[in-house]
Amino acid sequence: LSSRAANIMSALDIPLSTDVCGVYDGEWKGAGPVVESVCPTTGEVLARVKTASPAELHAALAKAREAYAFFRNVPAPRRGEILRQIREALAAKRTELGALISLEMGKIKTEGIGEVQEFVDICDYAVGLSRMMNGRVVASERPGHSILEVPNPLGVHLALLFIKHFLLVSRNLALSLAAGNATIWKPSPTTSLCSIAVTTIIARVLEQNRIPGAVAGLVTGDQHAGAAIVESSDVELISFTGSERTGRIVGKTVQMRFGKVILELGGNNTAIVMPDADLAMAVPSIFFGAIGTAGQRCTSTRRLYLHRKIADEFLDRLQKVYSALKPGDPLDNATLLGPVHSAAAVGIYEKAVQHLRDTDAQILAGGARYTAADLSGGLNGYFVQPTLAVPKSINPSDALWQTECFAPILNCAVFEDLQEAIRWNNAVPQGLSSSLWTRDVRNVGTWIGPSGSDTGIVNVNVGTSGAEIGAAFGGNKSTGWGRESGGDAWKQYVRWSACTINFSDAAPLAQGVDFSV
Ligand code: UN1
Repeated sequence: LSSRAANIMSALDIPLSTDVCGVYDGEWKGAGPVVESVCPTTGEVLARVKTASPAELHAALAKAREAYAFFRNVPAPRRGEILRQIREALAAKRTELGALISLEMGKIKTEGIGEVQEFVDICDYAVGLSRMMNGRVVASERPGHSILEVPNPLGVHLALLFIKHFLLVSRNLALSLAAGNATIWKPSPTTSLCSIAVTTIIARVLEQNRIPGAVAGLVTGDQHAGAAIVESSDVELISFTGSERTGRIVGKTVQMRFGKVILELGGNNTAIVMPDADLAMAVPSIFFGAIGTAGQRCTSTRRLYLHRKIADEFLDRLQKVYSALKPGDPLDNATLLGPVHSAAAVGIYEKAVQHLRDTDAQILAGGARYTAADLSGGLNGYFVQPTLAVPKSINPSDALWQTECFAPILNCAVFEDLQEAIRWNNAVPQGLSSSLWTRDVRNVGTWIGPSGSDTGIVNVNVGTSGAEIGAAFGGNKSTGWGRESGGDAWKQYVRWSACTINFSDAAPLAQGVDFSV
């Protein structure tokens, strides 16, 4: 175990042995293959994690079902009280957990801490919800009858994450627990340590409250472990965050057994800058959208459409901030650019940059990995230069514009009028996030209206990434369906029934049907 990881874990009061158990269902275990957690910044092995064996997967599912049978009868406000304690426990370790995220995922310090803050916020939100997950009373057409719409806990919920933003689980976990479900969390195999730390913190709270630990279980493992749970009809709801390719398989598999699914898949997010935009605001915001988390958020800005009148000036200003950027250890306060998460991510970046070169794009910034000379202090080869490019083709149906590339590459094009920019924005398969920069209220109306942006998140003078938890989060088209976090998202985590109650002395049929004998 690396000493940096061990220090953080000990600050979290989590003793670690050489091989760490990566499965929790009320007890910690892991008799399956051992996987290594690797620091993307230095390449050092942080820990060796024992993942789930097939028998343990089976047991975890059975334990989750038992836990659900218990937890569904705990009153919702009491479940909220437990979430409040989880919130407190996480907040108390905000800095340490943030550091662990930086270490294992590669997010810079402020974003690592921000990710924990997002977890704390969503717990607060779920505490409130626990007293507000109300059904309705509907007017009946029959005398002496009432119709109630009743939400009840749904069952076992698998939160399946294929990407490294491990705390994305918070949006699912907090709402699901408030709703009275048992959850199983299957994190990306590359962020096992973070998920073990969070599960431990939650498990302690559950234990203090005499709630079965399998209410918030953890299963680490490869895609076979994920597939086994996805296929199980013992799991009522799967929320999946990851690629379109895997999302299609998950969606289809769950549909075939009539389970429920929430999919949060690819993003190919646009920023559109109008000539009347406040550039002093737009430049740094778009810079953050494209570079934040080294361009590895689903919400990262990937396409930049600039109005002809401001295009040159905008690109000039953007180039300046790009050139001031330096790679560094994510745990250093001054670092704004950490590594990409894996060797695979480096490969995706290099392939995309090569494609830009092959197709004669103008590369205004970046365009290569950092060389050993750029990297000091033990930084490894996972650092890539954020790239700003003006592709030759502005045809939105070209593969370059159609595909999500999970790396810090921002492609720009120049448009003539807002209609054209909206057409380009909507011309891709994905539909997660988009943002318009303008001070003209007429543009705003068009942008958010029926002929405007078709994404699930539609912003004005706010970047594509960094959504608050209060708003429903999710996309349209190939980004998948369902919403997480705020809005009406909680309604997906409960089982709805329409209950008609007759409190009269007659039994009339609906629609006036006469069936008298
Ligand atoms: C993601 O990468 O899928 O809006 C989500 C944001 C964050 C969530 C990132 N609140 O950027």
